[in-house]
Amino acid sequence: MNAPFSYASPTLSVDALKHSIAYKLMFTLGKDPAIANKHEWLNATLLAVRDRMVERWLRSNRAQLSQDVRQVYYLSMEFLVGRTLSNALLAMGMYNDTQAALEEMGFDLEDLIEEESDPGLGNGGLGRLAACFLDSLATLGLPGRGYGIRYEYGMFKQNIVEGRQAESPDYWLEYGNPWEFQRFNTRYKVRFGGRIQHEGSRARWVETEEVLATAYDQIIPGYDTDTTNTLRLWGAQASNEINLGKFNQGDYFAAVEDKNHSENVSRVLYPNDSTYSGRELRLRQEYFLVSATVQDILHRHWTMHQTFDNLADKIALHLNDTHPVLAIPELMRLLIDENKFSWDDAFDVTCQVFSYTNHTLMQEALETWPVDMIGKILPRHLQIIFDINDYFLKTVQEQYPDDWELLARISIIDENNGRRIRMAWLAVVASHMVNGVSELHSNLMVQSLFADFAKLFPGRFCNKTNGITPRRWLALANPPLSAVLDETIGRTWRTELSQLDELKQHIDFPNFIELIAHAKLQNKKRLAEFVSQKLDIVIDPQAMFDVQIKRIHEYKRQLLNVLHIITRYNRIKAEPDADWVPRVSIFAGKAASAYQTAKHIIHLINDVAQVINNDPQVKSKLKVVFIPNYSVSLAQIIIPAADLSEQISLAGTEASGTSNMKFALNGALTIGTLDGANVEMLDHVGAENIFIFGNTTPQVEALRSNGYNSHLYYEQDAELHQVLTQIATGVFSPQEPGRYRNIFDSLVNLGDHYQLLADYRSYVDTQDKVDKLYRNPDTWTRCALHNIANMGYFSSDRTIKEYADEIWAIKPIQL
Ligand code: 26V
Repeated sequence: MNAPFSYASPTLSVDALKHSIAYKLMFTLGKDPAIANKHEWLNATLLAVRDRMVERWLRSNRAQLSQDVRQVYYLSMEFLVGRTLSNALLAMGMYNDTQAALEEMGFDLEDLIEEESDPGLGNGGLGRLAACFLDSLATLGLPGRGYGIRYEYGMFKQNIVEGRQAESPDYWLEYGNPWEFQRFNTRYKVRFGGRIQHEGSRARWVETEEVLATAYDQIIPGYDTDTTNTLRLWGAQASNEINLGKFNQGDYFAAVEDKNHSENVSRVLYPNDSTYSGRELRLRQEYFLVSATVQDILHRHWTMHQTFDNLADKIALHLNDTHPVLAIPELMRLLIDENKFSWDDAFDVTCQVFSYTNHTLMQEALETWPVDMIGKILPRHLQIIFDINDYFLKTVQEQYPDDWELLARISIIDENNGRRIRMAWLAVVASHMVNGVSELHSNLMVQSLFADFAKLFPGRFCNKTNGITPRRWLALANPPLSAVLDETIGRTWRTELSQLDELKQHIDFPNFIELIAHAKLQNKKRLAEFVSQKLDIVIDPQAMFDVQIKRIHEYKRQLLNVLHIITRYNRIKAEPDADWVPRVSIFAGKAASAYQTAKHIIHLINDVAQVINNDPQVKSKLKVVFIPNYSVSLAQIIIPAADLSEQISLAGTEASGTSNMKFALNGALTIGTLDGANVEMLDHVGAENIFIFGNTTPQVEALRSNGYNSHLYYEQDAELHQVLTQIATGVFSPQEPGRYRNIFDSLVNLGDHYQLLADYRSYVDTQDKVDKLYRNPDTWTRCALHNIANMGYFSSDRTIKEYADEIWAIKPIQL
């Protein structure tokens, strides 16, 4: 494998690095090099690399302070940063030197890189987006900090046991975390419960339960720049350990909630379930994050300015979804109760400071909290939320007197569902900008979810199409392709991704096409090797790698993929000697521990894999592989190896998607619906380079409102009829024939909520077109090249520039 970084840094000598690594091993870790294990060598290396980032970090921080520029604070319950060592080496231009230093000491850098644990401090797209944004902020020299929670247990580990998902805890801190700086002096009290005492017009929040938030800082290096930023994660001090024994499948939450008091607040990341579940510990986590963060920001501001009069000029607070929305009443509280602001002034500042990104339109995923629960845990915040609501409804009432229906719809308090607080409403009312994450999503957002608000505040809503960092998702993940790009257009695409456009000039050189195809083959061999080692399944790198990796969710329609796989299986069985295009269907993804249907889908995928992979008639024409424990580091291996990227959610349901961009950037062709950012990908790559199928959002809505009848498709399409019957009658679960009857029923008899059957025929026919193109490797690779060349727009650098200019009003600092 080529090294992802291929020039030597002139300022560092290999000898100096060797010396620092050995020094760290002995004097920081207290280990004799003669007996140190791999983890200790890894940690020594991390510390040696970290030292070299610290200098830049201090310089960056000093410049930020002295230039006194406006800063953005990105508040997120999730940061899915992935492994850090290779990214840091790439950013610092130290890859080769470190490799050489370790080699001389008898170690293989790539080996050590694989030892680093991959912190799973996020669920999926939302958390990974936050990590890509941090990378872009630093690379662009923009003054920003991430604020999140240092969960001790990240996303659970997924094992597949007899075809089913089994969860186990992910204690990612097992070998320590040498990247972080624990700030013993940066601690804030976070309070819960108690009651409000009124003294004249002043409110005092008394008799509270307290927990301490301690800061843990991590350096976020920019690529090829001295600018570094900080990710600050808050940890609560815990007195005793979690009950690991209870952390099995059924008791996952019982184990957590058992010790449901304040010390547990940073213990575990909540998996994103199919439906939003309002658990008290989750509410405490959200408040823990925002209270510590807002106190910290105000403290920093006060230290610099000794006044809050200029607060709105100096800070921007961004809400990554509604999860940190309590920052709004928290800022109001601190300004009013502790800094003598009038209510009107406090609200004015708050609205100028906050902005909010919506990441989902799905009703069942929207956050609402019972008024009673907030009243019990955060009584003062409840009052402030009521005050904001009164103020807001009054101003609207002046404009629309007596439109009670409107007022009920836009009220932050939903009176109809047991009195709940609509967090998205609060975010919209108190932010100056609200954005969606793709053109389609942003349009739907103002037409549906926020339609009333869009009329009231037309200038408040905008779109910021998501992006991905080319450093991790191309330079790090795909060394073979990066080497070809470097040879062809130079190295600067890493920070100017639109330069990939220049590749088009080379498209008619057969040698060049050959190089691109060769890079893909290398990546496929790497994945084949991985699958063979981990799963003991042999896959042929010449076969088409057809990949769907993402959280398992009904709206993402992994089941539609399965329907096609079974269709293909039936066709092969009917004509075993025909000339089939060999395919490997690859899945990966976790199902939330309480989401039974998603777990059942995983089981079905594995059962179908069993039958197909062991059918002697099928041989290598079709293989199905479920790779367990999907994570950022796994994505970095799988995505570069994909030929076909499955982006097949029901139109109107996937807000953006970001893996769709990662696949295309790595030269996979997309089969997808007109959903999320797929729509914009189509615009950029051109219809001849992407396989679009299925109903559009208006067609989906029309079907829904005209009474969609999935049964008709089942009756009228013979192939579909066969596939569904096989699922229902136990062809893939002979030991328990009724196992998947409920899946059949939900698709055929219970409304097929995500309209799989309506899109089935178009999907299967489009898959035939995919086969046809794959038979012509030259044309296939040219299409792939068009995808790579047109992905410049989807760099998170572009996205972040838009946020910086149009939402946050921040400018790069000068170093
Ligand atoms: C909800 C919940 C509810 C309870 C506990 C944990 C939890 C965690 C996350 C969520 C909301 C998930 C929303 C989300 O992840 N949206 C995804 O955002 C991506 C980045 O914008 C986007 O690409 C995906 O299409 C979108 O599904």
